[in-house]
Amino acid sequence: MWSAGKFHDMLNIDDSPITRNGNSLILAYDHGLEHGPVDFEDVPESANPERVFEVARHDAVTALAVQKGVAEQYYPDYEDDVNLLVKLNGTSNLWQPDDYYSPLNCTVDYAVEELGADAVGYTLYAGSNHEDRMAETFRDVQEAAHRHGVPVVMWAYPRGRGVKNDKKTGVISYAARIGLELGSDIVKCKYPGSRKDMEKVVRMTGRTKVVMSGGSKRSDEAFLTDVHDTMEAGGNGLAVGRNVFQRENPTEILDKLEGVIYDEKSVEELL
Ligand code: FBP
Repeated sequence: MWSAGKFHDMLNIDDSPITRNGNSLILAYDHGLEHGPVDFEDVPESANPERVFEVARHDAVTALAVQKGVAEQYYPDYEDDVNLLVKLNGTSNLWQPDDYYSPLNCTVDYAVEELGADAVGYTLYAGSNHEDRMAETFRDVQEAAHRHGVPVVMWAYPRGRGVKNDKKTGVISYAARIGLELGSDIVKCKYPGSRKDMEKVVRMTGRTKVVMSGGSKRSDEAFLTDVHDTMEAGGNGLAVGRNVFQRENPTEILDKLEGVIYDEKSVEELL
């Protein structure tokens, strides 16, 4: 007999601990792998994962995204207070690839069964000559994650030889749409520069949620304005690293982000 499939019994992203009233604030801390020590230079104590795990206890944070090694060493001390998102792939920027590629460093089974992941994350470089290989790996990741009942967040980055301008709204939207097509529950996208353009991105992703990618450190006002406009555009929050852990007082900015993402506060009110 025909059946609609088991997927809908397995996963409702709004019931997942990584969302709060439908929205998310994912604190990303995989920069030691992706960028290296340079990201910790301004605030040297940010190199210590314990500092970021402590910060992730904030109510605004719905998940902390880290690589396997950091999860193994530190998550056992925080599992009661922090939701874990294991970033499954990732690579350093020390090598010279012929085009962008991000290898799988951890399986879904290991992330969920051994590390206690509440969600998993995967970068897909749409437009790279290795997009096909990465999409195949993503297929396995997505199916395994949904079988375990955990959501999948795609770092939807248009990047590689096929991409002339990764800041164009059409290009960002295309990468985001690939997230819906391939089965992501949330896509993490760069802010395309205006609320109107963010609306176009959101329109492309259907029921897949969109979170804005934090980017390099900026003033409170500039950063909060983009997050606010993302929410107004129908987005579902933020995945952020440097704009939190590179601040002397990460809690202060998380208080403000809580207002913008969950309480519909304006930037003026918060500053
Ligand atoms: P940021 O908010 O600091 O940009 O962090 C989000 C993130 O996706 C990290 O998970 C990742 O390490 C980094 O950005 C990748 O940045 P880039 O765009 O420079 O590759």
